[in-house]
Amino acid sequence: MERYQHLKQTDPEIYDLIRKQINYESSTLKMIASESFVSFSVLEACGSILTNKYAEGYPGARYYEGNEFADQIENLAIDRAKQLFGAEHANVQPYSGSPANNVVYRALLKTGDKLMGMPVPSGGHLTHGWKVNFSGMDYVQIPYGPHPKTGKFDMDQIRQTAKKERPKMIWVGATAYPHKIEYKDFAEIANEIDAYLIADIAHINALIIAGVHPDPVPYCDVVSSTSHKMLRGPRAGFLLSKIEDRLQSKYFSDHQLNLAQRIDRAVFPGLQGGPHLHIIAGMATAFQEALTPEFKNYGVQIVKNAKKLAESLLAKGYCLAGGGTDTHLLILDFRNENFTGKDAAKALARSGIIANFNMVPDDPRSPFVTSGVRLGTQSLTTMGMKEPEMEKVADWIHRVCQNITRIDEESTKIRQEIADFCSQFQIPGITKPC
Ligand code: DSN
Repeated sequence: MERYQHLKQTDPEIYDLIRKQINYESSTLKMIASESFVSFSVLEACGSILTNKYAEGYPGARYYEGNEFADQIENLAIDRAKQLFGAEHANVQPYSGSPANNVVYRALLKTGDKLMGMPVPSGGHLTHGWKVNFSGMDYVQIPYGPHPKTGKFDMDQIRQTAKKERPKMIWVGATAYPHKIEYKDFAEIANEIDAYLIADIAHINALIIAGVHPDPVPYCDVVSSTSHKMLRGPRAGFLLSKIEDRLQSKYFSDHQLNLAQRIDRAVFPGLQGGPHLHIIAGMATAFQEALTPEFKNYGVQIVKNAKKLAESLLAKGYCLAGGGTDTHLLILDFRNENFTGKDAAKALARSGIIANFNMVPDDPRSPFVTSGVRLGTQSLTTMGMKEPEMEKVADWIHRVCQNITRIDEESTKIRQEIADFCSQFQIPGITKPC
């Protein structure tokens, strides 16, 4: 807590709550599939005086003076993003994932247009056209999802739907799909119907960087991502795109803009005002970290850990949605149990395993309780855990699930075991670096 000495003096209430969160995060197993730990360097960039600056516009074309260093910072973030993903164009200004996705709609569709996306209960994201989100209110979602029997995409069925409905945009991305996504197959379909193909890689970007998941960049018109999940950057979004419009402005009356320009204009001034420069700096730092060989090893280990955890849980008799995992996440399927996903997530949290309840395909229960629990391995991998530790984690999960109805004594015991276990690991941004 040495970093927070000014706060301690001036706002002890907030200081104390941050201190408690630090203790919580360092004594529990963070298994929420969309979280991780940022480094001290990322924290310093995000906590810097760059938060003071207004920089509306883009490098070299700002609406405020005094942006010499802002331009250099944003250009560094852009260059590193392009290098990291091999992209032609990058915009690093979106405030987070949902605004980034909003930009894509505003840039490329008109209100009322059709898009294909996965509904939330099938493992998609709110912004892929789900009815309670702007994307489902302003546009028309044509749903697709994993086949209920295999848990995997059935490309023939997806092609059939696409040809029948002819959406102008296909979203490929998920928050709860444990298998690899073959963007090449989706690109063939998008080409056949002249639809824009958009990948949302927020959940799996580190796996793509590590080469353990197919790469969408060669196949997709736009790739949207956050930087705060497994990429271990600040809470923000970014967009990668081709420069030229593959569909040659087929859907636009104004033909002057290329794809990259449409995206940039939709970010600013279309959706946002001043960019969050301190966060863009943190993102640049995270991209630099992600360009290292160590980061690639991390991406590889995330999947090894998820596979080991899946294997250990399957061996104990648990069902996993989709049968297992090829990524960072697995979804425990409790459809046949007399407790809900929410019961399990709460019991796990009481014992020090922090996850979230999640729909499983064909879930008979409501989204407010669900039949599943989603688990991700990237935070544990960031702490330095490997396959042997995943076996221990599976044992703890099993003990919790066996005791869901009489949790108190056992959960206190497990909570302490997990706290002791966590204290053996270095946690970036939390544990003092050696
Ligand atoms: N909320 C994120 C997740 O947990 O998957 C998606 O934005």
